Amino acid sequence: MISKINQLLAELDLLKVNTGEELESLRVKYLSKKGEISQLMNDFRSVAAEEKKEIGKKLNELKEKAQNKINEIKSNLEDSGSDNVAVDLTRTAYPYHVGTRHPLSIVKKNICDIFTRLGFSIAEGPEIEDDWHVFSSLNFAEDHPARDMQDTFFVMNGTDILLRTHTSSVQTRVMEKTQPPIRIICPGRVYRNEAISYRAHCFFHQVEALYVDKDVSFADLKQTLLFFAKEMFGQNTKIRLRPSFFPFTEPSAEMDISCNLCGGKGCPFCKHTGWVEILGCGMVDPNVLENCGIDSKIYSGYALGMGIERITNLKYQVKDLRMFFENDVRFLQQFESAY
Ligand code: 2NL
Repeated sequence: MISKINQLLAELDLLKVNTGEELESLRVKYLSKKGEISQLMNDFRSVAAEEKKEIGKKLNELKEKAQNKINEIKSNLEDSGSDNVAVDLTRTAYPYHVGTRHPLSIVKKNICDIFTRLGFSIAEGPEIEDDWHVFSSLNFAEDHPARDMQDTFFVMNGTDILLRTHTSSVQTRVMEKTQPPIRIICPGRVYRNEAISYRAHCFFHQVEALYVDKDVSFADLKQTLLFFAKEMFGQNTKIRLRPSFFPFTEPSAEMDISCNLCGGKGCPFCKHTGWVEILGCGMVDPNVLENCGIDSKIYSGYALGMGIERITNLKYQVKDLRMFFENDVRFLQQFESAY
């Protein structure tokens, strides 16, 4: 009997099984009621009393080893998937989920790409600024309301260090350091002391463009604006300019585009006017050029500025500005295919 047990133990070491069927016949051979081990258990009854201890121990060892071995083979088969489970090796892989670009980043890049094609280069500057670069150099009057604590975030009381309220400060910095021709586009985050609501936030994003050279005229500005509007909103887009006022441009204008939802026929989105406002612009005030060390008798320039949130709203009809800053993935995932 001992030799039979030893023989089965040795067999177990050498077992090789490839399929579920082979595994089942092994289980029957070793562990079923009529299997080898049950047979040995029956024989065990007639073993002489002095041998019972040694043979009993061996028999338990065999039973345990057979059980472990069969369990091990079973889990190996399950892992490798060859346990009668059909594996389709041609199936398309599970989609690998990558993050999505933020809608404001998509639109910012769209805007920058259009101006880059016209020869503008991108310029960036600090968000923490001083009064000179944000207000004084840009021809803001000493008592202009934008300078008020109510509108602007001051970083340190009693100093003129503040968070920029527009990206024009990047342009004044470039003008101070560089003589024309200057052709730059300045994207960036700006800050204003506003109560947060669905249509206002204390920070938002702008792109401004500046072109300074000899003989730059309003006609150059108008053609650039028309090109931009068509590239951004489609070739059928029309533009119109309305007179306006900014401290840093003269003359100044606001630009409307034909409503990109109804094509100009009139709808609730454009309040039935057929037009929607998208940006402000104008000829750089000679005072601003002089403040930045550029001779206004030789050079002239145009500038324009737009809110990225506003352009994004026009393209995607986002109803509540706060959605841009909450980063809820259900919102962000809707822009997966936009870029
Ligand atoms: C708007 C209007 C504007 C500018 C920005 C500018 C910059 C310099 C000189 C002159 Cl350095 N102008 N920028 C000009 C006109 C309008 O922005 O509604 N932005 C959201």
